[in-house]
Amino acid sequence: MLNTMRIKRLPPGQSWVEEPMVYDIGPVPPARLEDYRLRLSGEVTKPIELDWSEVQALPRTHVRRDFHCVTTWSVRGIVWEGIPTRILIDRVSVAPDVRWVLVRCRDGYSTDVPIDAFARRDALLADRMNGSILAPEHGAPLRLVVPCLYAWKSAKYVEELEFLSERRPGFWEQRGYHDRGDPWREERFRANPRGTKEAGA
Ligand SMILES: Nc1nc2c(c(=O)[nH]1)N[C@H]1C(S)=C(S)[C@@H](COP(=O)(O)O)O[C@H]1N2
Ligand SMILES: [Mo]
Repeated sequence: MLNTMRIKRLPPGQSWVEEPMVYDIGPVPPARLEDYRLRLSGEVTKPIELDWSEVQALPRTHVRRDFHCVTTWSVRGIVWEGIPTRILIDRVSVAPDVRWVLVRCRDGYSTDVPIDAFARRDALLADRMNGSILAPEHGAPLRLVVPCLYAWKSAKYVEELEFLSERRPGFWEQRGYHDRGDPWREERFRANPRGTKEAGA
């Protein structure tokens, strides 16, 4: 009885691993806090640019969430700390017809995230992971974490959040990966979502 009531924790097609594997499209860009800027742009009333001290002054949160990469590994219970995405949405007054957030990163990576997933209470811009300052290869100084989607949407080395009413596909989305990427629906690829095409993301 108890067993049948257990909530399934691992999304379909995934396997547990102990540590997240570092996945990067290129070399890890250096994190220089003195010239760090976070830009919030697009369809907003008040576009802003924040330096590192302004980022640090924002309200903070922490979450513990599983992390699912589309290449089929999942890591249990990573603790992320940082700024809730909702704070940033309020700060710039995002227009009501915004549907997507295009995230741009210092390594040239980008990803587009549906606004409902981006705005969830467990989504954040993290500067700490499992109790320590984010390691360079995990996205320092600041990475997006959207735990309800595959990990390719959790962009590292974030520089800009552009709020859009019309979708603009990011790096992996231009290469056939799913617009949304919900691991529970196995939204891996746009065509043939559960396909066996070799996963790069
Ligand atoms: N800027 C940037 N962010 C990125 C990537 C990348 O190549 N560049 N790779 C993505 C992919 S495919 C995954 S699985 C996760 C991996 O996070 P990790 O390297 O911290 O384990 O980062 C995502 N964010
Ligand atoms: Mo990934």
